[in-house]
Amino acid sequence: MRVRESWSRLATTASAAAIAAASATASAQVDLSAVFSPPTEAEQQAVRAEWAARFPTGNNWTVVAQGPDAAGRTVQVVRHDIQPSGVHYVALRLPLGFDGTSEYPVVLCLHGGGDGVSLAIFGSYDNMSGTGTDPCSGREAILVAPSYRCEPIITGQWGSFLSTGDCLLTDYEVDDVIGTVSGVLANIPAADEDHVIAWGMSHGGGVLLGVLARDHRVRAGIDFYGPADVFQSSSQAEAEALIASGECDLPESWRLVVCDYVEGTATLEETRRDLLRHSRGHFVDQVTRLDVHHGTADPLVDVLQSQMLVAHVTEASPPLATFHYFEYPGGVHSIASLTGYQPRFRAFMCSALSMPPRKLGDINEDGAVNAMDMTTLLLAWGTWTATHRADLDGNHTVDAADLAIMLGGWSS
Ligand SMILES: [Ca+2]
Ligand SMILES: [Ca+2]
Repeated sequence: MRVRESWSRLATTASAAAIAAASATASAQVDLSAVFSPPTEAEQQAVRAEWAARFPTGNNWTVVAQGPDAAGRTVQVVRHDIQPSGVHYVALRLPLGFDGTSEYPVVLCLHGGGDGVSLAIFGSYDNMSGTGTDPCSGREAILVAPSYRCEPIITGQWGSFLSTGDCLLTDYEVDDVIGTVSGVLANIPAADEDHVIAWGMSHGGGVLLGVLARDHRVRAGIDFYGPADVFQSSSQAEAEALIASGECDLPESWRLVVCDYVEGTATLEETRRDLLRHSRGHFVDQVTRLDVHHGTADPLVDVLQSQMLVAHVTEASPPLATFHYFEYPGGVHSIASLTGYQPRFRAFMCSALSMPPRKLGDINEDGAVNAMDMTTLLLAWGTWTATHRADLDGNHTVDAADLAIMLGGWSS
């Protein structure tokens, strides 16, 4: 298994245009059709089952650094333990005037790349959301920026805090975020468990999709150009070109998974499983509220990935409670290039920050517990072995116990 490296290196060494040019001569030499053919239902269920067995909690939550930012809000770095990776660091920013006596929403800020996350991500959120000034958002949120394993939290005043864990190319960054949500809800009583929202960009957008699919405590998310589905033609062409050009050491996870396959260190089954774990669009049926933003000229994550995500959303059962897809002509791999994104971001955050509390049994979160929810429950009945929105008691089985819970909350 290969070691993860920075996406910034990918940006300087391999543009999609260069890869496409190489593919013109490479396609005849390598055929990865078997790797990139659409995943089967059995393959999807195997990944769901694996994910259900990996739902980490955080322990030993300890504030290791704390101080005010320029506006007087308290910023913290927290150390906690997530098994089996070990020590994990999270940066938090508490609302202005926070004294722990009233509840606040929680907004997860999921960074891209493999270089760690700095406290500047909180300023990015302010710029994007207009927090504190946007009349429809009203109250501030507890901002949470988790590192991913093998990455640092970078602060100016306190130095860097490096999370442990293997620097392997897996989808365990999602586990780190799930463990962070557990830690926040268990250790900050003022965190409103009905309003945990997330946004992520680039690799963090892909992590976001994984979190939404696996952790139903996170009820809404905004994805900026995250990888969503590599089982499609442009990814296959990229991979074939990389293999043929001898550039298999390029960073970025799913491409390297394919390199392992070509070099004989991963089987076809293992390779497809890893690709599927990075293709969370196939699991969007477990997502409730999602907005997606992507530029058509993105050189690092092809816009086709988000277009594939849209196709999965269209087929999802039950349908998502809310979904919007925004495509930006000429937009590249930066939020600033997505002209006009801010009102859309703010509208989503306003809606998410004010969404009504979760109602037990309301699987599709339309505010009623009725026949639509019952249909979803019955379709998942008995055969499901992984996390499912219809698994109301969280025991990884959809059965009479979940039905009883639903009937207890029946509203029409
Ligand atoms: Ca419902
Ligand atoms: Ca159950």
